[in-house]
Formats: sequence, C-alpha cells, structure tokens
Amino acid sequence: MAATPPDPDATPGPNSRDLAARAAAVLPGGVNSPVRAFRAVDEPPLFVERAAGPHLVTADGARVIDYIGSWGPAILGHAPQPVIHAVRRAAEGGLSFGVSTAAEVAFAERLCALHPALEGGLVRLVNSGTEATMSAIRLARGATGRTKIVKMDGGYHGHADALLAAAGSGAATLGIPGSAGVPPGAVADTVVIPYNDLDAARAAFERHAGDVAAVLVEPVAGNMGCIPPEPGYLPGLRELCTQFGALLVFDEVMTGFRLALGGAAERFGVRPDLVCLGKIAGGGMPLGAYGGRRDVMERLAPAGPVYQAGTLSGNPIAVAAGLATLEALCDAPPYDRLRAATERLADGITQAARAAGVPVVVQRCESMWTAFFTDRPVRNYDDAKATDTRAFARFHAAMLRRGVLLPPSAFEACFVSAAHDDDVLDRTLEAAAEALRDLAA
Ligand code: KE4
Repeated sequence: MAATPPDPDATPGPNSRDLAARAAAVLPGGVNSPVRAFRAVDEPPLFVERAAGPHLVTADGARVIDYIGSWGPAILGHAPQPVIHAVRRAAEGGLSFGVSTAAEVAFAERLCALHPALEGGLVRLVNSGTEATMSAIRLARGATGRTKIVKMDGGYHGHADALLAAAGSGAATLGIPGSAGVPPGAVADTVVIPYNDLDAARAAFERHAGDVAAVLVEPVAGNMGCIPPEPGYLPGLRELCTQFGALLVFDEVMTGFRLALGGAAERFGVRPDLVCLGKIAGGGMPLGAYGGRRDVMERLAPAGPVYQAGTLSGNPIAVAAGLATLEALCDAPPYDRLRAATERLADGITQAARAAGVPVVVQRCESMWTAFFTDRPVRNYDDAKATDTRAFARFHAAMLRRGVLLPPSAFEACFVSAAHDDDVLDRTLEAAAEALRDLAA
C-alpha cells in the first residue's frame, strides 16, 4: 500500500518535530492532555494542521484517516459544514455574556427530548466531561446525604480528585490515590470495583450499607479499550441502586449520542437517575452537561443547597456547535450505517489477524471499537491490562505508516464517523492486513 499521499493543499509551516520541540519548551510533556504525547505507543507526537471529513492533515503535510475523532465528538466527521456555519453565525453575535441566552434553553430542551434520563427532568450545562461528572457526584452526595461513590476499576470520568482512585487491595475496598497530588482523604469515600461484576457491586453495597450515594459507570467502557457491558449487567446495577437507595449515574460523555440518539440508556433500555454528557454534545467545542431526576437536580443552586457554577457554562458558541450537531444527528440518524461500517472493520481486522497468525480480539459497540492483542475476550480492566500492549504499539506505528491514525493507546476506543465511506474503510482494511503481516514477520 502506498504511503499516505501528501495533502495537495498543505501549506508549508513548522512540522510536527519542530512543533514538538517548541511545545516541550512551554507545555508540560509538550501537550495539553497526556494521551496526545503518544508515549503509550513510543512515537513522536503528531500535530494537526486541519481536518475534514474522515481525514486529518498533519503539520507534516500528510493526510491520514482518523479514528481518534477528537476522542468521540467528531461523529459527523471533521468540520461538518452545518456546525461550522452555526458557530460562525453565533460568533458574529458575541462570544460570551455571563447572562443567559435563548440558545442555551433551546439546547437544554433538545437534550431533554433526546436522552431517556432527562425526560421530565432537568439538565445543567458545564464546560467539560470532567466538570459534568465532578458535579454529578457532588449532587448525588448532597441529594442523598450519603458519602460513598462506587466506580469501576479502569473507568475514567475525567480528572476530579475523588475519581482519580485506583483499585484498592481487595474487592469493594476503598480507593487509593490514582495520581500524585490526590490526598488519601480525597478518595477515602470512593469504592473501586471491577467492571462487569455484579457480585462485586452487591458486595460494595453490603459492605457500605446505607452510605452509597451513587454508582458511577461508563455504560460501555471506553477508557480501558472498548468493553461492552455483559448481558444483564446494566439492569443489575439499576436494580441494586434502586434496592439500596443509591443513584445510578451513567457517564455517557463518550457514549451519549454515539451509540444512539438516546445513548446507552436507549441502546440498553436502562434509565439511570443521572447522566453525564460531553464530547458529541458539544460538537467538538468545550461543553459538558449533567442531569436527570427532577427531585435530585432541584437540589442544585440556586434552587437548592448543592453548589456548582461556571463562567462559560452554556457558552453560546459551544451551544451553537452542540445544537447543530444534535440537529444533524436527528435529521439524518447515521447509526445503522455507523454500526455496519464498524462491523465491517471488526470482521476485516479479525480475518486479517487470523490470516497473519496474530492473536487479536476486536471488541465493539455500535461505532466504538478496539483491537486488543490477545486470544481471549476482554471483560474488565485486569483483562485489558493483560493484553499485549507492545504489539498494539507496533500495530499503531505500522498503521500510521500506511496513513491510518488509531488512538495512541491500547486502552482507548476508536471511533467511526459518518464521513468514513467505503473507500476509507477499504483503505483501512488494506493497511490493517499489511500491518498485521508486518507484525507476524
Ligand atoms: P473531559 O474532561 O476530557 O471533557 O471528559 C472526561 C471524560 C469523562 N468521561 C468519559 C467516559 C471520558 O471518556 C472522558 C474523557 N475521555 C478521554 C479519552 N478517552 C479524553 C481524552 C483526553 O483525556 O485527552
């Protein structure tokens, strides 16, 4: 397969190597978010100049097929014109006011019309997924008067202290700090259990009876690679939360509007008490949201005693991008085609790996997928950590050499967009077959 053709419209400028050197002089690790450093795949970081549809154009003038998709938001493909136009129009009217706007009300109405958890409920707009989950757990604690938050080992919900908890020594034990700078006290009420394990969830409730405020879960795990819930798992969590008087909180920052217009709640038919949204909801602009049961949300200031605020919450430009994105998804739901495209990729990579004699398990849910280098299913974080991440790194490099950019970590999900047409899928599968033969050689 020929190397990626240079983009004919590329404008000469500093290349990724020059930019990486400059970035290292002013940014910690040379990046504004760790995964962009490409350290998990031992490659120099890429810098993007612009993007359109399924492609990124790098600072080196290469045009690559993109499966990072901005870590989820780019479900329509990059630079979708309806969203670009909406952002332009909104920007003409001003960037931020600190006073409410009609647009943020219309956007909230659209969210409440689309996500099952928001039906008849309330939603609060914030600026990131981190802010959404951080606020949702404070609200859960304030609304229930309880302190324990149960989260999954390997679940990532942004970088709020209480959620940077690693698994403790035993099942259902209290979390230990998952990062320097997180004091033990910040995670003393965070209980970490394995994903896809209802017995562990029940044990957590029994061990901390009456003090579990909420269970926070990515309904489809996307931050330990793509790990779908096993049949009955989400309904089981729903039953346990109801039985023990805790709130079920779906972190749908990644799965919201990705799996279906109603996210995982619609896809799996389980209604959480609260839902956290981001990524696609902002159409690539800084926006998050959390919401759900009216009786819980009414505990939020200024209606209630739980405080949360934000200068740019409901920002008119971010709301314009989010609303235009949701309108495009509602006008022409891409989900059947996205599912078929992802199925084609998964089957093609599986066949190519088998032909090359390389153990690969491709796990997917709708248009999220991950190629794990292993010969067995990946059910939870321990399974994911046991996969061959060095082989993934070699695969990542071999794919990039052939013009296909996968997320630079074995513990991330790839995303297919509505702009990934058959030719792009063909090129991806051709590159994968060659890359897997490289690995086997
Ligand atoms: P942000 O604060 O990054 O907007 O959202 C945090 C977050 C919350 N919940 C889930 C399920 C998430 O996946 C995320 C963020 N995801 C990562 C990648 N998987 C963002 C990429 C990055 O950190 O640079």
